[in-house]
Amino acid sequence: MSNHNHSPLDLQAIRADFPILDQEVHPGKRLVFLDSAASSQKPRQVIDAMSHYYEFGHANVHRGIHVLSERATDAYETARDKVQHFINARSRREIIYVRNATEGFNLVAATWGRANLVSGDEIVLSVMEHHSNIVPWQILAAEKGITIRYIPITPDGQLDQAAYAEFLRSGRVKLVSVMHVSNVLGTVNPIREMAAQAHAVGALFMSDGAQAVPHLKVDVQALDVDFMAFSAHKMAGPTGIGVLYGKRALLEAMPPYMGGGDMIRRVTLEGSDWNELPYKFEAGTPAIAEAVGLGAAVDYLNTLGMENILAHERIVADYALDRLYEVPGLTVYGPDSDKRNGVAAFTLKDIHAHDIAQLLDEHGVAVRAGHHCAMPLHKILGVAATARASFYVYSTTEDVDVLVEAIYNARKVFTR
Ligand code: 7TS
Repeated sequence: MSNHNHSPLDLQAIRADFPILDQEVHPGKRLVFLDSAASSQKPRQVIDAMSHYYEFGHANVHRGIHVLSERATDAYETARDKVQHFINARSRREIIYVRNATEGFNLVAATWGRANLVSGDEIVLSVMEHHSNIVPWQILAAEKGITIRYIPITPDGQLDQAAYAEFLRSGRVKLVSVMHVSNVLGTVNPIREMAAQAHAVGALFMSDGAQAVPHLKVDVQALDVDFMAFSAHKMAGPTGIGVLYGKRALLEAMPPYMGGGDMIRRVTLEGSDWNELPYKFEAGTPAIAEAVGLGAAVDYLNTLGMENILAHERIVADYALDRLYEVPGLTVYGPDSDKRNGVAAFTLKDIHAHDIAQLLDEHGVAVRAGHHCAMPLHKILGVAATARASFYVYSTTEDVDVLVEAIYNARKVFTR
């Protein structure tokens, strides 16, 4: 592993933690997994924590007074504490378990949005957003007569800050919701500054942490975001669970999202009262094993150290950019390496991204091809689809070498 001499991570040890990576996916072709932005792989520590929970500790939470129910409740709530400290929230009550980042946006749109926005109000998003941070607001806008404004991007794939400042001057903006790190361009957006600007005009700020929380140290107090959504499955944790962070006063004032068990204090046939935070937003039997897995994923990332993870991914991504820039006919989208993180989306001449992904797969290389749930962004880039390589703690420069070699092979197939 000559090329990561400077990585602060012990890649050999880390790769041994991820059993799925150690396999051939085609005869003689080892798996080169470069699709972590869609969903990361899980270390043994996470898989074991979830198995252990099912083998020794499963029961429903917040219900029984028997040993197993207490154990399950303890495991579920301990994971919440871990998440709270991981993102530096002030209180565990600010950590709402949801299914994924998508549900986080839907929850805020359907509760805070419905309760607080009226016709004529404005919401500011950006053209680089994932569909999950566009569609819930469009549904709300249609219902309420709200206007959505989209911050455009500069030619090198950064948010146009002058346009943002201009939008804020209307005096009607009530919410800004913008991604921290782009899943296509890799752009790291200046969330702290943008949140401060929103607050200066009395608007709330929500950040999409889905591609940030797994890769960099995200401190919600330092960023001063009002809401943030992210998914466990992109940060070495399981599918089926994510987190909505919200400032306590805002969450307290919001109506509930779903009704049912656990989210109530008292139910009568005439009406009901809501439970305290965070339970007000957690109706029904939750994803308990998944919370345990999320807690184990947080432990795993903390053991590696978020600074080390970022430094390692920078090394791999910079190496990937350098090598991809050399490939004739290949276009990489997004800004220079000092303003981006983790992903490299590209097109190769006029070869369709799905054909590239197919040819790469024959070499064992897993990349995603398509619009990556960012159709508006792809329209602006002027392409229907891109192929995307994305990196995580277990990615190596050798993986990049296999990718680039496979791309050269794909070129040959199409220029024959
Ligand atoms: N926000 C960003 C920035 C994302 O990248 C994704 C998923 C989501 C939100 C939604 O996450 P979910 O867990 O609720 O689905 N992004 C991708 C992707 O880039 N490829 O597959 C999923």
